[in-house]
Amino acid sequence: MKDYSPEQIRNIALVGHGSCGKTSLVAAFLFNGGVTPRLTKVDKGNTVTDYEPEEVDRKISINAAPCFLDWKGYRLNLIDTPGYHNFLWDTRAALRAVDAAAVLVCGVAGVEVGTEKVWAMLEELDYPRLFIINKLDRENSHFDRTLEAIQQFFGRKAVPLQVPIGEEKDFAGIVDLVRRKALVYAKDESGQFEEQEVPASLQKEVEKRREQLIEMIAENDEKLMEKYFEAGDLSEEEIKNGLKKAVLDRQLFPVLACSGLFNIACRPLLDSFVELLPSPLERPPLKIIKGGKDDSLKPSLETPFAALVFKTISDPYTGRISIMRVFSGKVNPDVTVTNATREAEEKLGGLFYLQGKEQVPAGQARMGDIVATAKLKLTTTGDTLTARGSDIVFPTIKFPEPSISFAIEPKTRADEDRISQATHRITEEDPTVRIERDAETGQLLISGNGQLHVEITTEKLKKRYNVDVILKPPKIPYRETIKGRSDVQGKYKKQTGGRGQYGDVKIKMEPLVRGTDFEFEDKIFGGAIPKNYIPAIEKGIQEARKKGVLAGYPTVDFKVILYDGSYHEVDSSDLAFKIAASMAFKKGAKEAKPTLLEPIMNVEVYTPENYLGDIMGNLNGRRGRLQGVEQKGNMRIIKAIVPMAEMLDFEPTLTSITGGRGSFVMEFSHYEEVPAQIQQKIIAEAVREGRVKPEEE
Ligand SMILES: Nc1nc2c(ncn2[C@@H]2O[C@H](COP(=O)(O)OP(=O)(O)OP(=O)(O)O)[C@@H](O)[C@H]2O)c(=O)[nH]1
Ligand SMILES: [Mg+2]
Repeated sequence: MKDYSPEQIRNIALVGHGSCGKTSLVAAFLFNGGVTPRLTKVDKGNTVTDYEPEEVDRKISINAAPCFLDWKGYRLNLIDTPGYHNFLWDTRAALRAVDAAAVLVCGVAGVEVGTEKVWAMLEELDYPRLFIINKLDRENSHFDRTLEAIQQFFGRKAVPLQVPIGEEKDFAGIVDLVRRKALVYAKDESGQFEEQEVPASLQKEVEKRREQLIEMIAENDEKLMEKYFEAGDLSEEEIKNGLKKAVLDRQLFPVLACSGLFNIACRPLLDSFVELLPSPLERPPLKIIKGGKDDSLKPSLETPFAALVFKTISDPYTGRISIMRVFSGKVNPDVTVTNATREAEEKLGGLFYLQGKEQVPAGQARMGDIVATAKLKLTTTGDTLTARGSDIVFPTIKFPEPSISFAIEPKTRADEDRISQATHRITEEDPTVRIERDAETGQLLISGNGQLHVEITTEKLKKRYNVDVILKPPKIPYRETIKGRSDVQGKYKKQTGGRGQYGDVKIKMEPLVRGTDFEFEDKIFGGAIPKNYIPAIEKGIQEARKKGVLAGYPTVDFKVILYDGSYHEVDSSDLAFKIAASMAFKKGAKEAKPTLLEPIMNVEVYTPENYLGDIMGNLNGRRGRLQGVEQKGNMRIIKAIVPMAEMLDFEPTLTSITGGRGSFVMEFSHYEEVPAQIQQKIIAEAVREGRVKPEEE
């Protein structure tokens, strides 16, 4: 393996909305770089970076997958990331491993909700980035329209460096505005091209765009501005240097054009990665925590070893693979390092680069590298590994809480036995999944970021860990609360043989504002109940409220005031008071106008203008409330709040209304009371499921 100096390395993530063509473009890059002998295809299931069976089956990326190639003496470490919103948590984590990003935008659909999501991540990280308008071979694709959408969403800093030659099926290549050269590609996907003079039909446009580009570069550099005013032009060298500086400073975001699937105009993209995006030395300063305080790290080969583990793969055969980005110093295989996050020692195994699933031995790992190692004992995703004795930690990676739960039932007893081992493995590589038993119903619940996420996790259980389960319809996390007040007594008295049991509490219950959960106030004066029993009483209520009186859902947003009671010198105990408190809760909740709450989601739908009416009508039918419609070019962004229970099948509906051009995201917003008729259905369902006993109704 050739040794690369940090100046010769580029670490770049490809990001964008689902299906905008990231994996296909990475396939073209790997073919052009000589990594694969043929151009691989998502639709054939043979790409390097979509290698998991679930990815091959569904033709979407589920995991961020690193790969690499040598391009003109530079080492390009690329990460192909998922665009589908259920899996964007992994994209966000992978972005921590790179220094820059290429944002792909589909030349047909334009800017989509996923484009905005990844853009927001890049803004947060302040990374240099460029745009690639992809799929320009497709019917209805349009470079100018897509460019306009990009500028409408992300501003005028998005500036084209190229003009496409030909449209749709006649898309043949690009004119490089800086060099004033036309690159015309072979139709055979070989990526071979001929350099030609700018076609006469494009000359006017090329000159106009070139001038705009140069003006924008000059705007960011006084010296260039002066020179440009005097001479009326800049040299190729000056343009390139000025452009790179503006890109590194996030003053400009170049826009490029291609068709990844047909390998048209992909090589100039690789050239741009090398020429315009930062090396690990030029990346934005790195946030660290040093000796407990916020600090920043200047990446260097000479400083002590420090790396961030940004992804874990749990392979049924190899075991745990930890993938890390080295930000400082170097490290050899088989040495002991410190896991600074957990303040423990960790022994490294061999080091290797990942080319999709293939492991390529790495020898030493150095600043700028993305490497993996197997079988770490205690390290998980988000941890920092450092040289022994170093005191820096990278901020850890935050993951979203699951937003949707389904019940699963193991098919057989043997499946049930295998579940806990499999759960451990699955959550190790996917920290956003939970597989847990519901304390009340005993049902096994699987929770994730969306229906597809849960379905795919269930498939993984079966295919990799031989655990066969039946997936039940999703569970809505309803809550219960009270609307009125009550004043009740809970008395537990038992006289059996020897020592008896005695606990007696009087409590008042009253509603609290939405989102406050629970409060407990002790207003016992004069020793009606000795102080030492108070914690047991609070605990009794805490435990009892986990299972509400209507449909067995947790009770929230209420206050309990303990104001009186009595005790017995001999028979009282913590347990007796706990039971008394739980009895009081049940009685008190029933008397205080209990009601059900349901989760309400913030929903954002992106759609071309002509489907606006249909979508708003559809959301209306889902008990949705419109919050506003934003306009960005031809796109409309509908903001609405809709009950979660109504959104479960929205995705296929949206796809069919918009022919696949609409997209949406949603996240939890708050709880609201469920309308009365729907409450009755939920309660009846709870009785059927055994969450509550009929007499408890
Ligand atoms: N016509 C055309 N189709 C393309 C192009 N690039 C990708 N596609 C098709 O679009 C679909 C999605 O392509 P992918 O490469 O998997 O897209 P992706 O961005 O990796 O998708 P996710 O990983 O799921 O976010 C596949 O059917 C591809 O064949 C392109 O340049 N032209
Ligand atoms: Mg993909």
